[in-house]
This record gives sequence, structure tokens and C-alpha cells, in this order.
Amino acid sequence: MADTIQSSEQIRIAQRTRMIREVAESAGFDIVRFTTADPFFTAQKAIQERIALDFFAGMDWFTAERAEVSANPKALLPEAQSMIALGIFYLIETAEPESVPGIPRGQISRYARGFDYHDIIRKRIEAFIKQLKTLPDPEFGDSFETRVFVDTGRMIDRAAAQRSGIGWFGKNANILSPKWGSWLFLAEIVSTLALQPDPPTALSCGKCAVCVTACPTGAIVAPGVVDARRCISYLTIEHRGAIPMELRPLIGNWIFGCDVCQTVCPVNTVAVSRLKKLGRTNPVLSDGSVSPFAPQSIEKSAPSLIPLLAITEEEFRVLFQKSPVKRAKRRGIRRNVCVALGNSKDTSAIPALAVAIGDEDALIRGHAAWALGQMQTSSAKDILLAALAAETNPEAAAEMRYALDVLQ
Ligand code: B12
Ligand code: SF4
Ligand code: SF4
Repeated sequence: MADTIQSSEQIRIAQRTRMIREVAESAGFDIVRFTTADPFFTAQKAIQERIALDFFAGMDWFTAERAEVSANPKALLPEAQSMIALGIFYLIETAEPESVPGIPRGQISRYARGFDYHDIIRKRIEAFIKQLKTLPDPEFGDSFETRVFVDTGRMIDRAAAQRSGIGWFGKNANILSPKWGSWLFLAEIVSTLALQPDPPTALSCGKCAVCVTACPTGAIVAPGVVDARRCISYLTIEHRGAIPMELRPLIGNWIFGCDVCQTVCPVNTVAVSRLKKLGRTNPVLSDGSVSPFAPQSIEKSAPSLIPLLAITEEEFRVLFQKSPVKRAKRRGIRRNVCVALGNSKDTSAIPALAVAIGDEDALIRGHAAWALGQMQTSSAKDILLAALAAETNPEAAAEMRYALDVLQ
């Protein structure tokens, strides 16, 4: 009798899980998997080790205490029984113009070219939960509780994705799905519902290490371990001060995030070519609507750097209002633009840099000086000498002296 009760309960759980998967897929999630609400001990240990090694330097919010809470779904919802792990494919392919002499261009990473994914995913999850509450299962209705996480650091998205079998931890640290690659936004719902967990995948990167050697700054210091202090993504998005001098030449023309370790990944190449045939990388979707992850203009994917250096606060607000790029703020983007212009060595940027070296912000003056130092022309030298004579900020003055040394 007990066995029959147990098995009928298991059947109910399996049916409920299936129903949730169907509703989530129709709500716009490409991957829907399930896991328990057990703690993520390995992830917690990994985070605490990396904090101790200073790999998260600059991300002050990433504390050992926070890691402990983040790794324990029940700390966030004490009655939690399950997690619904979600993935959304975001890669949209559009033709981007290359830099040409006189029009140097930057690169914005793929995930940040469209509308802010936090808003899009949160809205999809809200609609999904609302729909769940109307389904014919006594567990649904208002009796179950949920906590929603989309990139908020309060939950470790990749650990939930790995345990639920969305994919495996790539050596570049990204979750890699055999079907979708790593161009996936991850989110999860911690819930009080009893659901049937999915197993993790047995797949792995095997002997491949292409991303480790391709990383321009050597930020992947061991398989699956990123030292954020060297990662272009961290430096161009999260980091607030001066970009370390020795890393600037390695940043190339990335001005927000970096996609190198994903672009070189053979699993991504295979997945993307399949998805391309299915039309999933097109900006216009099969129902005729435009993907929210498609760039609305070239300025959102491969912006022309010279005008971007001169962008005003108001123009920046309007251009990036609904985009993830706003996180770096106008100050961070202009600092990054100086680095990218220096790396372009395009002398047509000298007049714009001559204006930027007189900026009210010493951080911009210093980075404009560095860029001028890369230009190797006598006009750049004259601008630097005049700026140094008037400079009162010690850091900016040091940048100018360094740039002049490079020019000698
Ligand atoms: C902080 C953060 C960053 C930091 C630090 C990144 C890092 N690797 O820790 C910075 C700013 C650098 C960053 C960059 C990026 N990020 Co980020 N980031 C986060 C955030 C907020 C927390 C990540 C975290 O907890 N890190 C802690 C470390 C310890 O976790 P981990 O690196 O995953 O480490 C695991 C593995 O190393 C594994 N492991 C342990 N031992 C071993 C051994 C082997 C052999 C292997 C393979 C693995 C392995 O266990 C660890 C713990 O789970 C999450 C959102 C969230 N709330 O989770 C997004 C998130 C991870 N980021 C994301 C993205 C898209 C990016 C970028 C691609 C953006 C870009 N294009 O510029 C880059 C990728 C850089 C990279 N190669 O990791 C996505 C990842 C999606 C995916 N498919 O994996 C997330 C999940 C956001 C989201 N909700 O979609 N990010
Ligand atoms: S995002 Fe760029 S800098 Fe960071 S680990 Fe990947 S390749 Fe290296
Ligand atoms: S490039 Fe190779 S090692 Fe790196 S994540 Fe992809 S499969 Fe794994």
C-alpha cells in the first residue's frame, strides 16, 4: 500500500515537472531543467578559495559570507524543495562593419548588444509563474512560493545550471550546452514545489584547451578558473579605476565585455552552425518579431570610437538606457574607448584625444594620454607636452610622462 502511495506521488511529481517544462518552454525559455534545493558545496568552496586568492578583487560585494548564502537555496527560501534552471540563447548574427582608417570601431560583447536581459528574463519568469498558478494541480495556486534569480549574485547561476544538466563547466568557466553552446543567459527559480530533478551531463571539454590559450590576457589561469583581475570583461565593465597599463595593449578594441573565449570554442562553432540553419541566430524571429537581443544599431555592437569618446552624459543615457552597457557608465566607456583608440593606432583620433586630454576627469585625461602615446607622431608629442605642463593631478601626470617616454 505504502509503495502504491509513493509511486502515485512520484507519478504526480513527474506529471507536474513535465507540465512546468511545457509552460516554461512556451514562455520563451530555450532550456528548462530541474534540480534539488540542496546546497552547492563545491561552488561555495571554489568561490571562497578565489576570494582568498584575490581573484575577485574590485568586486567588493563578492564576500565569503555572501558566497555561503548564495550557495544555499534554503538560506533564500527555507521551505525550498526544488530549483527550475532556465537558459535563453542570445547569439544574434548581424553584419558588423570593420574598422577602416579614419573610422576606428570598438566591439561590444554579444550578450550586451540588445535590450537588457535582466528585464527581459524577469518579465518572462513573472509571466511563467503567473501561468503556473492557473494550472490544474493542487500544488499550484497560491500555496507555493518562489524566489527568482537572474544574474543577481544572490544565487550561483552556473552551479544550478551544471547540476541540473543544462551543460558542463567549460574550461573558460562558462556553462556549455551541447545543443546551444555557451551563448546562454542563465536564471533560476527556487521553489517550494516537489519536482523531479534532472541529472547533470556526463560530457566535458575533454582534451580541448583552445580557450585557455586564446584568452588575450591569460585570465584563464587553470581549467575553469578565471582571474577576474586580468579578464577583459571585468576590466571593461566592473572595474572603476585606471586599467592596468600592462593589460591595455591586450584589450584590443573591446569596450564592453569580451567574447574571445566563447568565439574560439569548437562546441560553440558546431552549435551555432546548427542553430543558424534553424534561423535561431537571425535578428528577425520566425514569428516576424525582432529578437530583443539584436542590436538596434551599429552603435550598439561595433560603435565608431571617435564620436563615442565625445558622448555627453545625456546622449549616453539615451543611447544605452535599456542596454546592459549602462552598467559601465559613461566614464567607464570613455576610458575603454581611449584604450581601444590607442590600440587602433589610428592617427585620425588625435584631435578627439587632444580634447579628451583636457577633460575635467583625471581618469579620462590619463587614458587619453596613454592613447596619444601609442600614436607615435610629433603632434601627439606636442599635445602631451602641453597637457603635462598644465596637469595638477599626480596620476594623470604620471600617465602623460609614461606616454612621452613611449614616444621618445
Ligand atoms: C561575477 C561574475 C562575473 C565576473 C567573474 C567571472 C567568473 N568566472 O567568476 C566577470 C565580470 C569577470 C564576468 C565575466 C563574464 N560573465 Co559573468 N557573472 C558573474 C556572476 C555575477 C557570478 C559568477 C560567480 O559566481 N563566479 C564564481 C566562480 C567561482 O564561479 P565559476 O567561475 O562559474 O567557477 C565554477 C567552475 O570553476 C567550477 N569548477 C571548479 N573546479 C573546476 C575544475 C574544472 C576543470 C572545471 C572545468 C570547472 C571547475 O566550479 C566553480 C563554482 O561553481 C554570474 C551571475 C550569477 N549570479 O551567478 C555571471 C555569469 C556567470 N556571467 C555570465 C557571462 C555571460 C559572462 C561573460 C561571458 C560576459 C562577457 N561576454 O563579457 C564573461 C565571461 C568570463 C568568463 N570566462 O568567465 C553568465 C554565464 C552564462 C554561461 N553560459 O555560463 C552568468 C551566469 C550571468 C547570467 N545569469 O547569464 N562575470
Ligand atoms: S572573457 Fe576574454 S579576457 Fe575574460 S577569460 Fe574570456 S577570453 Fe579571457
Ligand atoms: S574551447 Fe575547448 S576547453 Fe574551452 S570551453 Fe570550449 S570545448 Fe572547453
